[in-house]
Amino acid sequence: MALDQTLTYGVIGLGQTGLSVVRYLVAQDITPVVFDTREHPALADQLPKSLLLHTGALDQKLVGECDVLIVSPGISVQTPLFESLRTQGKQVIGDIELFALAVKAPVIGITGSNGKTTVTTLVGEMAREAGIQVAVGGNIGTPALDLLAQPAALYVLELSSFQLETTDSLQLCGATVLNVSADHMNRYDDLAAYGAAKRRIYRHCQVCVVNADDAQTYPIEPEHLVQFSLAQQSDYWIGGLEPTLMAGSQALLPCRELRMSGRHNWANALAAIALGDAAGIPREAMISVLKRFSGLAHRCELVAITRGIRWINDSKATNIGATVAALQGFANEPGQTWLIAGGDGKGADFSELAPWLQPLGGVVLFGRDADQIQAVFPSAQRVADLAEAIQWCARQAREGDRVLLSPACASWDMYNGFEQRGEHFRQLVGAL
Ligand code: UMA
Ligand code: ADP
Repeated sequence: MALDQTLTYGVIGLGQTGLSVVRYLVAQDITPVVFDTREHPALADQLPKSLLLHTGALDQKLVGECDVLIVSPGISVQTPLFESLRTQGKQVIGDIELFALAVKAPVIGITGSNGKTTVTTLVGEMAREAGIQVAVGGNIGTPALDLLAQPAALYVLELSSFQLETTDSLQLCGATVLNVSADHMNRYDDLAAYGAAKRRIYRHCQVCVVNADDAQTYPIEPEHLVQFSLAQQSDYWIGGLEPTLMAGSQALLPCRELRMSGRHNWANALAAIALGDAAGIPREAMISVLKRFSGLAHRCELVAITRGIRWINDSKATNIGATVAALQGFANEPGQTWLIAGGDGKGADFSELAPWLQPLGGVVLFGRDADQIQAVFPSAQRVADLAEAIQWCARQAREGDRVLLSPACASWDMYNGFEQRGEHFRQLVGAL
């Protein structure tokens, strides 16, 4: 589908994505009609005054006057309204579809329940290190369409399941589903539906980078596969007497030289190398980035040591899989772990988390869905907020222990996002 000035375009959602779509269409001489289900969308003042904005519940008749609907990721297209629009022959797509139709350089795509931002950042840094003009964005921050405004020889996109649901044409030189574990269960019927949305990334992909330790990361057509694994010999794996990043039989880097902590980051490093190979990034540049990259803020980040207690901010752990990865990483370390969790559970089933909580020093819960975690782990302590949680942990923890904020929940019930929650943790710990 090429853009066609004779059609009517509707932009549904006026968040970061919606605004980027508006900018893109306007630059192509298309004047879209804009909709947002909120009465007062925060970004409304950034919309050109000449455009029509409809706010509040989506009106089927008004929306149906558009031929093409570009829907933001925060809005589900699995609803009777959008189903009926599709039946009427309307095109229901997302911003990534527009990107796919316009892009002229190779693209790498990264999805998965956890590790997307880490791997996307790593691959972007690796390309930059190799002197490649690279543009990095998507779910990670800069909306994909905004990346097209700058020249680039390679695009690296972090893609969410929501973005992949509304994309059909995206051609990728390399793509990965890093892992699949329950997340966004308020938007999907079950894990299978969520996994299937993620696997759409492989539709037109030259090299599919799959996680040999997670069957849900494989495409239906087992073509063009390369595999990475922490558990077995593979195309990219951990081998050697001391753990070493390997590509086939070639040793690339001892894992102790990685500055990122946790075994899950070994998997992220392997996936990044596999994608880098697919894009032709020289190995030397990749290794040099892996040696210096110390990980991103709010992901298992050590923020302070007080009285020999380590305070770790993993605010970005917004689902069970991420919290389990953090707990797994600390399982064999001396000292006890005191976990702070809770928030907006997004419909998750917390029974999977319970076995991981048993061996801990203690668990303290706050936030809207704390009850749901307590239902599967009754001995958890309940508090009103993060400040009280930190006070409780400061009283319980002893020298050599660690306190981990890894909530297994989104932060939207009490904060503007995981960054604000992580900064609050840093501030409160700093004041101890
Ligand atoms: N909303 C409404 N009505 C509307 C439009 C939006 O209520 O008409 C609500 C949504 O339900 C959501 C919020 O507003 O709660 C934002 O939705 P949006 O689609 O406008 O979001 P954007 O501002 O465009 O940001 C999106 C991604 N957000 C989501 O997918 C929810 C951002 O990822 C992404 O950085 C941005 O596009 C640029 O590509 C954030 C995210 O949380 C980081 N992503 C999820 C995740 O990583 O788990 C998928
Ligand atoms: P995403 O963009 O998918 O949310 P991030 O790299 O921002 O991924 O990490 C989010 C959370 O997941 C953090 O708590 C981090 O420690 C954890 N994490 C990172 N990589 C992995 C992985 N490969 N498996 C499980 N958890 C991971």
